[in-house]
Amino acid sequence: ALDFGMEQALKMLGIEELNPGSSTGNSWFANGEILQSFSPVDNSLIGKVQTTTKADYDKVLSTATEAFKIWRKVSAPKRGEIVRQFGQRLRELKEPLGKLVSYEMGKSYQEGLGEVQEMIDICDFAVGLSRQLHGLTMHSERPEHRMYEQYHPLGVVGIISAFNFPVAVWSWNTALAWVCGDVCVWKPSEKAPLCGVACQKIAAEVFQANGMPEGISCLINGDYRVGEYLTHDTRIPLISATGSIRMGKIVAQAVGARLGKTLLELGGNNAIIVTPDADIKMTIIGAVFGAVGTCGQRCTSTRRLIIHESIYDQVKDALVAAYNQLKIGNPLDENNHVGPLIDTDAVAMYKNALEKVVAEGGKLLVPGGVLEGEGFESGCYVKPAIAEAENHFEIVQDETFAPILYLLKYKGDVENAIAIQNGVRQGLSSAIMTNNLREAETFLSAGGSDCGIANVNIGTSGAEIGGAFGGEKETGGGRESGSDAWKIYMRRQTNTINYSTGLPLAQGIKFDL
Ligand code: UN1
Repeated sequence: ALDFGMEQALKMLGIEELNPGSSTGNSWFANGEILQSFSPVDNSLIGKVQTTTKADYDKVLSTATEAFKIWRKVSAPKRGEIVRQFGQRLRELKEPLGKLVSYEMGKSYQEGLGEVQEMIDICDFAVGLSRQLHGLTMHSERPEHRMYEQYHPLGVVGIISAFNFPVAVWSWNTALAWVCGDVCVWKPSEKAPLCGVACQKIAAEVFQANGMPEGISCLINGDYRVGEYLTHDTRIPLISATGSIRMGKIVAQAVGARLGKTLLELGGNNAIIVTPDADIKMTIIGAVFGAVGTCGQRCTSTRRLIIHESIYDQVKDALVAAYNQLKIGNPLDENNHVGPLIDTDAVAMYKNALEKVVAEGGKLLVPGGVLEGEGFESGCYVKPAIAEAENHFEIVQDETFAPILYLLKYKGDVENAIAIQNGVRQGLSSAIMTNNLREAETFLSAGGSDCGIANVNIGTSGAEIGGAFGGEKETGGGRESGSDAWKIYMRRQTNTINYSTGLPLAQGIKFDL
């Protein structure tokens, strides 16, 4: 028996017991193995999805390729209008979709709703963008010549998304790609396939209502083997992939080998620097939400706190007290702050990390542990933990996708804290808590944080869609969502037009016949 209106939510989203997993829009097909989706909330089987065979995949790709020829000719503002309608349907279905996100991957219902809100926001952004896909104009060095650049649709975009943001990250890509005139083929995480089915149904309905062909929004399902169909396919000029650094390296090499483009958004090892001038109350809220939100499974989750020695004990005590207030349990129950991890493999990695930090000389301040008993039967509920550690520990250098916060101490100037913050292989998100202008600006300067995201008096997670999202170093270098991230979804063309009666060459070269 499903609580919290789940049954009704699944019905509203059109989720069946057994769902076909390959779709070009309103046509769905099912020939592959069965993928079961168990909820980490209560271990019940939410539904099954049939994975994509190579033959299904080829059908999807040829439909997408044909659809691109039509879609690229629909004017960009008209494409924007269809994305506006998609955003409208998301507004109407925000609650059931937020619930499914919460139930299938385990984040709190509030965060599930927040994720759908991110989808709505990116749709709004994309609608405006659909009238602003500008290039520049230049002055030609040659007389009576005109020069400008334009952005054209790119083609089929392959999207590989992760379980932790099972709906928002897809829409960051699709909403932009669609207004840019591209068609999309999405492989959601095999750990959250029903979120994929639900989103595809919503999109397909909107495209059909607008008389658009099959193939603009496509869905495929399965594990890395299905992902490989995408990465090796020369018909796909751009692969956008979100997930682990390990996965990103494999994707980058496969796509790079055929000189395709990638947009990679991989792991983070995000830190908050807490200086003597920090607002401690603000710091505690930001750090706790950053570390335990989505049960520590955001790529922007706060993993490290780099605290000045003069306030170290004060921050430590306040954090430990805050962790004692945390309520862990069913994420659909809004009294709880923290839901389960995605599966028992993730629990094993969490346990391993806690053992390792101790073995390397760290000290557990909030010991964590796996919860047992009533309400925790799925075996996926863990207690958020805090450990005192050092930045060079192997386990601190790695991203463990779990609610473990490492406290690191620094001495002296903010430069020392920045060196620790930058002293990891990843470079996604970073933050400083300070009311000191010099410290804040040093952190944001050329010699400051080396991350794609650097915040002042805000935690590391919870970025808005308006900015470009992504990071440097092993985070993969990609930027999606706001600002000019749309440009990767288009091909740029430089055009020079001669309206003179001669043919003057550039660089003044003389060539007479
Ligand atoms: C991710 O974890 O892959 O900034 C994306 C955030 C969210 C997105 C996270 N807006 O925390």
